[in-house]
Amino acid sequence: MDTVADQIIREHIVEGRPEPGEDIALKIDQTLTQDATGTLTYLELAALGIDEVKTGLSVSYVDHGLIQTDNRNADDHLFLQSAAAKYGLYFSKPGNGISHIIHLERFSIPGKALLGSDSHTPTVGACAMLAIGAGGLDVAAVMAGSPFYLRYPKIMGVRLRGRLPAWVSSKDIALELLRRLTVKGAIGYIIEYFGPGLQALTISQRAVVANMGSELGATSSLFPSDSHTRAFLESQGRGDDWTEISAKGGAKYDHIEEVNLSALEPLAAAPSSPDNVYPVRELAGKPVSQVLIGSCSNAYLRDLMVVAGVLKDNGIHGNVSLEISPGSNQISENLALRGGLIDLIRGGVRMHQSGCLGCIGMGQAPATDKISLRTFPRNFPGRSGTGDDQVFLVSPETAIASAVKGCITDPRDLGEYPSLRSEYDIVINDRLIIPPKVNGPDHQVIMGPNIKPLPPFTPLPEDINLRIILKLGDDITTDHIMPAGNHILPLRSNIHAISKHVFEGVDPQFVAKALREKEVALVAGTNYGQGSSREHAALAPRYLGVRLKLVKGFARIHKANLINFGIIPLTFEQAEDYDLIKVGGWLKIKGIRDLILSGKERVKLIVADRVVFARLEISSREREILASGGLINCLTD
Ligand code: MIC
Ligand code: SF4
Repeated sequence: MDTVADQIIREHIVEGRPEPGEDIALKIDQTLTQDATGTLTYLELAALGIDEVKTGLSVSYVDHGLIQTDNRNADDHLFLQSAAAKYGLYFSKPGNGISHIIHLERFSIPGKALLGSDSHTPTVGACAMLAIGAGGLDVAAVMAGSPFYLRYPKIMGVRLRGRLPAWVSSKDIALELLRRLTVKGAIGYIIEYFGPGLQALTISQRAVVANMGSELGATSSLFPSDSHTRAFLESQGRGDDWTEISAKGGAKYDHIEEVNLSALEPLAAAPSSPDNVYPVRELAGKPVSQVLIGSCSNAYLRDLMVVAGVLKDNGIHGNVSLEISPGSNQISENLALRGGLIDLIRGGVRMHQSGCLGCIGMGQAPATDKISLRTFPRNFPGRSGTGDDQVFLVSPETAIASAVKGCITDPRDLGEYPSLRSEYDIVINDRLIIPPKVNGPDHQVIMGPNIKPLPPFTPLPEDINLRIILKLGDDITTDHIMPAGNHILPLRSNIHAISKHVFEGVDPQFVAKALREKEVALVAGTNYGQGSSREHAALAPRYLGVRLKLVKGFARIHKANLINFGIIPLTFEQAEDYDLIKVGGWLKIKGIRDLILSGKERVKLIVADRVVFARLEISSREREILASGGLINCLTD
């Protein structure tokens, strides 16, 4: 029991027994939010009625809704800045970059615990921080002084040995794990990296791997704190934050994967799932029209200097648009100081501001039927903003090789690898981070006309009788449930308006059907709700009357969000029963409220006059939340 994860959990546990499978509560040291989930989080914080955050350090970032085609995103930015001033948070201004990258640079501390309202929060696990993604309401509750509740995860050890060959990138480690384990492979696990292969992996290379652990379904990803961590923190002027943390001899893992870095080759995730992985050489030759380098996954100084190094001696192919959004303003400054920026500009790169941009469909949508290569972590269908999109996920090395050749290209065909200066030799740039204000509670929160308070939620009735209005397959993402993109992100602070887009791309009649029936249920396969932590994917359906979801399996964050907003998350006891369910039928449960409060895990349903058994595997605290109709009711009763 002496993995890095166990050591950090033991330091933070405030309720429950520190053993896998137990319901536990952790004291959280830091929180982060980003604008797309943050507006709701601060509305929730207001609903919880606190004056000031109770966490040691909390940061509010703006990185998603950067395109300001009308007042709404700008109003959200102002709301977030004023809420940060009132409640005592650091505020990272629009254009400063992506939350995870800035948090790693400026705030990560080995051995501390971070909760963030974004699924890629575990990125800072590169710096041995136990970082977990959650719904905004869980983050608000932590800022209000509550611990964070979760089931003690299993620990998956990934032993790295060897050394990455030239042109093979740490993205290829992440893609190799996705190829082996799939998008559900690490559900219920913290992934912990160890072994001799770590010696040559820098912090930004580790961050790429930690970041994409979220695509494997992992609760968190962790690296030890070693000499790289120390050099990184010293380069950030935070050497005093360093402590050594490593797994103790005899550390026990519930599952072990072994990766020989020397044997890896460039990989790509083909449309439209991060686990649809092939060797790049098998895809080589397909014409490419767009290449995007950026996102919380691969927009580090090292990544951009590789691209700049290649462009020194090569031009971009005439049919390709090569676009870059650096991970942070600090990265941009260092890129400029090293001369990389001039190579990119001279090479013809379309330079963008730092932020999520095309990764969440904020611009940069690709042309119809054309291939877009991206260094991003996700390529779920339509996420780019183009219907039937063809997005491939690749390393910066594969991205630039393909941009130069005009078709998917194994970067090893490019010749000599550019020489790179240490990434630990940098200047610090904090200019767009505003520290917490004094006399915070006296500050006014500014709410533009599109920002609406949270709707109220009714408690659970005694019996339920719901029409099943949708049946879906496996691996449904929160992008399917509550899409993002330029036309929907500005509605994140207005539940009534955003609810009109629920399941838009899956069943355009969904909203009308739900409103006609008042209270409804839906059915799906495994890994339901994977991907984003957006609680809008629970809150907006609940607002439309969804009371229950019956599936073969849930993704962790989405299940917690459903409970927080009073939707009952049931799983089939017998997976074959899924086949019996027909859309349009009724689903009835007698005495559901008493059953939930009694702690029973087995639930008898009547579905279209047949008996079906389901499981309700949740903690006693979550049972109280469901019965109250959601967490806000529960905390303010
Ligand atoms: C994503 O990558 O899907 C997002 C957009 O960053 C989300 C958060 C959101 O939907 O606001 C995430 O990863 O949690
Ligand atoms: Fe932003 Fe994309 Fe990272 Fe989500 S995955 S935080 S949208 S860059």
